[in-house]
Amino acid sequence: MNHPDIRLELRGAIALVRLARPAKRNAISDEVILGIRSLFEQLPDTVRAIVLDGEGEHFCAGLDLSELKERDAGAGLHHSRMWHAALDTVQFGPAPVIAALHGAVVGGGLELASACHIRVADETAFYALPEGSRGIFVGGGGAVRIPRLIGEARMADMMFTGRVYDAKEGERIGLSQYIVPAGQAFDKAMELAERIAKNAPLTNYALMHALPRICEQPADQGFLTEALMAAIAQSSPEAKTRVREFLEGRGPKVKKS
Ligand code: 1HE
Repeated sequence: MNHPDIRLELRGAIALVRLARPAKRNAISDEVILGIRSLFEQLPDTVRAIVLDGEGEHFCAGLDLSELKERDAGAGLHHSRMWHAALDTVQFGPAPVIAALHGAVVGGGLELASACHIRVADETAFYALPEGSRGIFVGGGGAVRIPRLIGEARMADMMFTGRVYDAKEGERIGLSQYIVPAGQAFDKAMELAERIAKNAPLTNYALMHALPRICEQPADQGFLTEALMAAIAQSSPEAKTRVREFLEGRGPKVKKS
């Protein structure tokens, strides 16, 4: 996979995907969003976890505004759907994605981060949805994914008022699950990726593909989907081995951190 603005490195079972357009603060052009889609579609099946970060001082400045020309309504619709298709390959791709965030995580950059499964932010991270002040709307799935993280009222406030959340506030309200000192987001994301890569593949599959669907289902359907997924996961040889190891005193215990 060769792309001028996205780098891919494979380290064993972990794929490192880096937005590499620092001169433009990793702004996402059409070429970049299509590149993200094709990269996630083509990752080798040996990949068990993915770390996504951005080169330079910012994770991502969102949509490349220089391309926001005079699209008519139809072209705008297809443009947004192109983002949806790309970010679906991130959320429902081959393996869990851990975003390592620093600096600006704004607009489409926050939409991209929201499609990931875990967000680790360093203390320099800040979050905003400047679409509101630019007279536009989110179009990369943010209206669906961001309220699930922070609630509809907080997202609306960010867009109504241009509110910027710093890294600490971002962690408090649910934009990131982890916060680390400046410069350490990548290392923490790698540590988590290595841990996640060791899970039974069906466990990661269930968390990526079943859990978000269950959350959208009415409770009675959700309970049934949960039961089906649980039955499939526990019948795998890997689950049986892990449980046996614990019962024989060889498996890891849960430790208070
Ligand atoms: C850009 C973009 C961009 C920077 N599109 N070129 N996103 C925004 O509204 C955020 C716009 N960007 C910013 O607020 C700031 O650039 C940052 C806070 C991210 C970074 O500030 P700073 O001082 O480090 O950099 P800079 O000097 O503002 O920008 C450096 C260069 O990057 C400059 O270009 P240059 O040719 O003059 O060097 C900027 O023009 C360029 N640049 N951000 C294009 N976003 C699916 S719909 C999603 C809708 C949205 O995402 S809307 C929100 C867009």
